[in-house]
Amino acid sequence: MEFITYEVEGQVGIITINRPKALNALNSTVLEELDATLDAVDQNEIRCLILTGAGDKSFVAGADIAEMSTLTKAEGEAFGKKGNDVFRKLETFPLPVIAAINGFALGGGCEISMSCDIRICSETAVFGQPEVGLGITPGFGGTQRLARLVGAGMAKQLIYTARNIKAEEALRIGLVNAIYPLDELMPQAKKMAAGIAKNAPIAVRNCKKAINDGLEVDMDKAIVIEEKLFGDCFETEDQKYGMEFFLDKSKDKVKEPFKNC
Ligand code: DAK
Repeated sequence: MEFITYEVEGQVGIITINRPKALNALNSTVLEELDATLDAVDQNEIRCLILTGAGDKSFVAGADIAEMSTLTKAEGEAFGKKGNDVFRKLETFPLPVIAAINGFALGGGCEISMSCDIRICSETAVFGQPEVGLGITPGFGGTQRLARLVGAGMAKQLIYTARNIKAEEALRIGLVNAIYPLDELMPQAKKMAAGIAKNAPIAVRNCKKAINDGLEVDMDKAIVIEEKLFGDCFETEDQKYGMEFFLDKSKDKVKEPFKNC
């Protein structure tokens, strides 16, 4: 891989977009490599992913403007589809994904972070959808995901004005869950990922699916989705062990790791 690194630490997979000379901007190769990296994740071994950017300045400074500048309408649409397909793969990936946003998250960078389940950022992070200043709309789901995350009014303000916001404002509007000093960001992301990884994997995956799928339908249908995914957890080894462990009143018991089943 030229622009993506993938490391495994315990049950956590760390995907780093590694194109620091262009502030980790997303060109076609980055998108293709990210797609291939997701396909290669061992979902039996890994229980949570972290997505971050290389260097200490930028998470992802957007789609690659140089590559986009010469696209025809048809090529622009194809580039948009390539990005949208991989962002959707990330969003619907069975395992939870934490975006550790270590600097600029502009345009496609803000959009890829919104395809992740959880966003935490450094004090130095900057967010924005600058596309209308470049003569285009957000093209990797920004109009849709930002509105769902922070509400239509705030999303419209940010997108129409193309104004960048700092970490504190991103926290205030609910775009990120927490802010850390830059050098604490990855340790905190890993701590959160490890906390997720120790829980019952089928239950965690089903929670992700229930929340994602439920948000796309009305409440009556959403509750049925939850019922089905709740039911799916029963008769698994993890459900039996988790409940038996709670009910076991012996004092010297030690909780075993959950198994994939
Ligand atoms: N693309 C390509 N190169 C980029 C880049 C980008 N988005 N952002 C930065 N770079 C490159 C710079 O050109 C520079 O390269 P060299 O000159 O060194 O070769 C290098 O990274 C360092 O950047 P700067 O010298 O500019 O660094 P500064 O610290 O001065 O400024 C900055 C940092 C992040 C404020 C600045 O680089 C900047 O404004 N970058 C552009 C941010 C931006 O506008 N991002 C949004 C891109 S638009 C669609 C599909 C997708 C999209 C839309 C539609 N469809 C098909 C419908 C998505 C659009 C976007 O994401």
